[in-house]
Amino acid sequence: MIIVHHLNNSRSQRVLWLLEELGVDYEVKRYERDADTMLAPPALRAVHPLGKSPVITDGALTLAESGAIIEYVVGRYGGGRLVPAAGTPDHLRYIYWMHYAEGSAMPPLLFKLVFDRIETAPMPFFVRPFARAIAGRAKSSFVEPQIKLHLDFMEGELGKSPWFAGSDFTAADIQMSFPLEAAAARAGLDATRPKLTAFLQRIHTRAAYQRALEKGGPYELLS
Ligand SMILES: N[C@@H](CCC(=O)N[C@@H](CS)C(=O)NCC(=O)O)C(=O)O
Repeated sequence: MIIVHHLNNSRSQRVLWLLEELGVDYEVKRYERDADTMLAPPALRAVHPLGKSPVITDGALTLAESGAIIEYVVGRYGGGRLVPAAGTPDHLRYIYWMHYAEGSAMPPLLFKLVFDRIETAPMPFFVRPFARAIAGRAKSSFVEPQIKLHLDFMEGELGKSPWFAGSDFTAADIQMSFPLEAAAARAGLDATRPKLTAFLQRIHTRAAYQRALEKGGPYELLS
């Protein structure tokens, strides 16, 4: 049976959601972030050397990295569900968004989180103005324009079809949910981008999404 090593408020929420969509049996093993550093506890490194979430075990297999886990689960347990037919333009879009979520959308959001934290981190008073100036400059000159670029791009793409890989909901939408939820929670994604906002509203009403929330515990990325 699949065991999801689930860190609170994390990307592993996507894996729970996928398993709920497919109706696959699984077990959740919970790990709590350190309240100060937000890092995962050392126990997660006993499962995978990087100690990040998500990671799953399935019999002798241990697999990390959200995209790889999603591909594995739909391939082994999906029976063709949640993936466009191979060789179609929608399948290529599916592959694109599956990689884009972590490879392109997440990095600027992570930079923003880090620079936001630098601005408020405790530090000697004489360092604070310099740290804040550097963090503020990095955000205004690079991070925020990059986030805007990506949000505009995603908004435009969802203007072409209701879901990222075409007219049907797929696992690529599950993979894309995390950057969009992170952007809504801490990077200004709001109703000025109606397609992305509607996407979030639609996924939040899915029964499997709700069940995954019950299994995963409070998910404070949600705005
Ligand atoms: N690209 C990886 C990112 C994994 C990752 O950074 N996970 C975060 C949770 S959202 C984590 O484990 N953070 C705690 C830590 O780094 O200790 C994936 O998609 O699985």
